[in-house]
Amino acid sequence: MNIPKSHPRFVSLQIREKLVKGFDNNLVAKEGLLAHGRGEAFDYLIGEKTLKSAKKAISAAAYTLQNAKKPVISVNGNFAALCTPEIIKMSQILGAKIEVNLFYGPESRKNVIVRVLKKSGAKQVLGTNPKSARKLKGLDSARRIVDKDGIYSADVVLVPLEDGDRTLALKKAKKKVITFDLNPLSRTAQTADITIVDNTTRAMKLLVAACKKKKAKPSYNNKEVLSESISEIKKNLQRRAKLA
Ligand code: PTJ
Repeated sequence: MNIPKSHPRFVSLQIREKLVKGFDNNLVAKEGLLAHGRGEAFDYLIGEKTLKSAKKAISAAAYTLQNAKKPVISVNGNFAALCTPEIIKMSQILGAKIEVNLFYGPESRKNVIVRVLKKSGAKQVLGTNPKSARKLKGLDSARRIVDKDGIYSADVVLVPLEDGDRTLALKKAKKKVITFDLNPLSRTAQTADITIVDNTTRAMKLLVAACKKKKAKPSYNNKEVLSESISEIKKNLQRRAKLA
């Protein structure tokens, strides 16, 4: 391949490889590969860089996480394959719990994810102990099973690559939901309290850095920031179409 290593296309191919490796190692569901493909398409539209609107959302997310009483980082296969070092750093900075919560079976995938997180330095990972399992109301998927000391009792939950139903169920359970979603129009993006329209691989690094600095309370409106992201994507596409 003749593209420089810093080029967004090269980075995007490296990310794809991580997902494929994660799938081969039973970390990522096959549906996770499809979800990633969708993400790639949106990332291409975004320009494979962090938008100004996403930086606002990251700042608001850092403030919310820093001021949470019981923050929890929810981890699925894709997030573990792409962001394990950042998940662990964030949990250490904030004292946040880490909980594995999956949409797709088999259940054994949870243990693989726990092993990977622990091997990389996580002290405790919730989500596999049947004795502390509780059910989130209003959900049919495997995601309804949560830990009583984790997501069940959290006030703020960071949920990457989420399905709209669980975001809604978490909101109904009176939790603040922060999500990453490259699609600003998805149900999750539209339902969360703070939506970071950016690739988890870029945004998690920025969010970890932001969580290290004390943040002042921002004036933040998710709907407005989402429409800003749509305007930025539109401008980006117009600019690129003119170049073509
Ligand atoms: O919990 P698991 O491991 O069993 O897997 C669950 C998946 C990821 C398969 C599940 O959550 C799913 O099906 O997700 P969806 O409904 O396909 O939604 C994925 C959303 O995340 C889409 O809107 C994508 O555009 C977006 N997305 C994909 N990759 C990224 C992303 N957003 C941010 N960063 C990414 N790397």
